[in-house]
Amino acid sequence: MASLEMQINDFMSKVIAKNPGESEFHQAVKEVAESLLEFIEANPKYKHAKILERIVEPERVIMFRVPWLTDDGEIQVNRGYRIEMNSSIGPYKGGLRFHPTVNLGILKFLAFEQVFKNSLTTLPMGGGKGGSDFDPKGKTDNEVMRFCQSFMTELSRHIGPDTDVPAGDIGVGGREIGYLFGQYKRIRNEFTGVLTGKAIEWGGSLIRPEATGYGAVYFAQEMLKTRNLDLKGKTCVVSGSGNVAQYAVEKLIHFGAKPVTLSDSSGYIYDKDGITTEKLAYVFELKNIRRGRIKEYADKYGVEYIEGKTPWNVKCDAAFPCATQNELNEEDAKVLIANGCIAVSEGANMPSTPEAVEVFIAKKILYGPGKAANAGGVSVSGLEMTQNSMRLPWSREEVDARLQEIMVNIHSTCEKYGKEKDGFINYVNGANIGGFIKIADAMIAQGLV
Ligand code: NDP
Ligand code: 2IT
Repeated sequence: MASLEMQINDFMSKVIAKNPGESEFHQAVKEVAESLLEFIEANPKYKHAKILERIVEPERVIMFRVPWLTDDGEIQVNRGYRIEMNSSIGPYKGGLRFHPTVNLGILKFLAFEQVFKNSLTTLPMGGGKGGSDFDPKGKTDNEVMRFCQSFMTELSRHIGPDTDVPAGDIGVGGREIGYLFGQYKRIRNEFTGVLTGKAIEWGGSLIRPEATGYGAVYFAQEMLKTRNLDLKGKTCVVSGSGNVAQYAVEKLIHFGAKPVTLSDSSGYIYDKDGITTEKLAYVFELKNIRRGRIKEYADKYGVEYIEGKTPWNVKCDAAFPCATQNELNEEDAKVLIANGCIAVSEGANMPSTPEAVEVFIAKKILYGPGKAANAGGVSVSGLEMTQNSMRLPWSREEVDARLQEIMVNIHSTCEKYGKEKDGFINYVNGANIGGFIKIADAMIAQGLV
């Protein structure tokens, strides 16, 4: 039998040949293959059923033209996508990303991660992802609305509350979900839970906006518990300043931690006294209403602003990457550890490069990969679907309690499948194996799907 390394190389060379140029997708698949191959060798039913070969092939990929008009009447053309990756345990579920960097490879990586993440949540959701290379920055509300209407005009043929249920991601928040939902409702003449992240007055769930950031902090708290530690008094570095970062900071403040940074693609702010509830209220207004840059925080509060850099060289006990993929590299990982960082909980999807992950694992710090640590967002999306089906809303306390229970469950699954002989929990292996089993068993039970 070929060595595991040879098997991985052989498997990856086929994936790369079949999906050329999709570097983020290759990266996500390789990490999973490295976690799974040994497990699959030990469980030959998965090998015989060729589950690994099957799950890297999306069930369906939809790509479409999105024409729209600027306020000046100029025609614009963007590209829209929906990757329907795996529906073995439920309808496709996953966000939409609107960002100029969006391409097929990025959305396939996100859809692939989503399959494992959704399986970990314990809820019946398959995996998907979509979006467009449309850039909402600098566009008026009317332009965003026209873009969303055009995007949904095509997407509406492919989705539905029992088929595929999109939500938000980078560049898609409450405003965009509103325009998308309105257009779906007009075209299909049905008021259904076809999207999650809706506003509370028309079918949304309490705690959905908070869920990803809160969940990443709950997950960090669970990881720290395994070493008899907690977040109280800990200095925390957070990247990003969008939905996930904002609510990670809010929950860190609730837990008595001291968040000291926020960032955007232009640079980061370092508030050494800690971001308070009052300053966070300013960030909510700055980012969600005025849609300004994080630098304005530094101007307002007289703190440091570091242009063009990420915050990983700031001394901290715990780090929360909440911006985007590959935002934290090997050098950053080494600096974090040299500065005493003991926990990394990923609010973003695949924010750490493979080399950075290797450093975290070699140094045996508490490292929670995105597909486990940021699963709170899609979990509350699942709870929004439940409430929509029942046509009954739950209270904030009810949803938050369920979210916490799910994050504790995900942590236990990671521990169950990722604990090594010396007691170290390899959360990467734990999440990949724990997420895989349910998908693989469902695929086997459903025949050759
Ligand atoms: P938002 O659009 O609300 O915020 C994104 C933040 O990340 C902004 O501060 C943005 O800065 C920054 N950012 C985006 N792209 C880049 C880049 N290429 N380089 C540097 N900074 C960048 O998105 P979310 O907060 O929703 O998403 C953040 C991350 O969390 C993503 O990885 C997403 O996939 C993941 N995630 C989101 C979930 C959700 O429920 N929303 C659920 C699970 C994961 P700028 O404004 O300058 O672009
Ligand atoms: O990456 C993610 O999990 C999300 N963007 C949220 C997906 C969802 O369906 O709520």
